[in-house]
Amino acid sequence: MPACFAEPSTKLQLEAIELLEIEMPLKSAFETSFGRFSKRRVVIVRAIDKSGAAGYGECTAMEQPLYNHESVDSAWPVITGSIVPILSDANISCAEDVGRALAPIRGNRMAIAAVETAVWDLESRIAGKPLWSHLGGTIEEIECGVSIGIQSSPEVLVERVATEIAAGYRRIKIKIKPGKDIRLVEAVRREFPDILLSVDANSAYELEASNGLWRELDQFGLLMIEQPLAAGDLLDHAKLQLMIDTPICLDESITSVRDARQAIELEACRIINIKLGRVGGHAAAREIQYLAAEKNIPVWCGGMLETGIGRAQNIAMSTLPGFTLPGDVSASERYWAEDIVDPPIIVSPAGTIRVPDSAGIGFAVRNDVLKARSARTETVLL
Ligand code: OSB
Ligand code: MG
Repeated sequence: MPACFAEPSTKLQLEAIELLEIEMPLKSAFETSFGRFSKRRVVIVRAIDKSGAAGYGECTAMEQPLYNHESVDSAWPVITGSIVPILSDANISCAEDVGRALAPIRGNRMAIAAVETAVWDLESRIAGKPLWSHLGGTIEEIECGVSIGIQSSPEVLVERVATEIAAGYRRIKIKIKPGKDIRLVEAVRREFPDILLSVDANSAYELEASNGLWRELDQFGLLMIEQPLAAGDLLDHAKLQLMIDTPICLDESITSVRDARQAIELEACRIINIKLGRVGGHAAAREIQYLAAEKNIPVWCGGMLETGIGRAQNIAMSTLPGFTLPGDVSASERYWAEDIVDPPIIVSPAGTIRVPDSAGIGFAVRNDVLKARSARTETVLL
């Protein structure tokens, strides 16, 4: 295997990493078991090459460390003070090398992924190829699902589900938390007996404390139960998987290829959700989906309420052959009145997104919107 995946003619010479924080109001509040959010603070990374070319990545860390340990305000100094100096010393010549060079950094994978994915965009633009094909993607039309936040009542939730099904989405996922679970699932299942339906608890339950719940949830023919228990708790996920027929899908628990291997070996899950930010970028995501495919574990692309840049990166990842279930990759208009890419990401009436033909992430970045929404910027030279 050559050291670099890219052709020698596309050898990178990184000149600078530019950070930009923007604030984006969500069209409607999004509620999970760990909090309710009405806006997103987002860090955008621009990786600039000596040739003048630039690539874009998005940091998926949230404002507060509630989904995982990272936050907007932890990622920024990790990028400027740790990631860029290491990349500078490593003399990076291809995107594939970025993750390897940054392996000494503990955790902070969302900070790493923001930079790593920007460098992949940059490299594929220099090579004049769409990012998805540069990564080795094969699926040219990806299947889309939606994630629906916790709603005030079963009736309101059923309305929301009806809207998304009418829009063509192929899988509905609803968020649950203790006290807001069975009644919601029951209402949706009664109204829509045949849809692909799953639930996501974002680690809100304890195995022992909710004994009756698992058997009840098991009656609804769910496609999966996503991350019911704590992120580090593979043991209890394995015990739970033995108790129920519904496949467990792990999200928060999977931060690396090692986590994926151990979860699969322990039979703690039968499905894996891959998020670029959580695993540290495209190289790691590609390895995880390869391992999962080998072990007959379907994977799908998770979402973190991304703007168009993160969404476009997710589309590229979703074209890899292991991504056999619909992902949380939905249209820009579900979240943003005005997205930062042009055209915005749209989903066909059949619930799919066709991959772009142009180089890199394949969507133009709207500098006017970035400028208008800018809260702070910083440029670090390599
Ligand atoms: O667990 O998948 C999750 C949003 C924020 C944090 C965690 C999650 C989510 C979602 C939204 O479910 C998925 C999306 O971006 O549409
Ligand atoms: Mg999840």
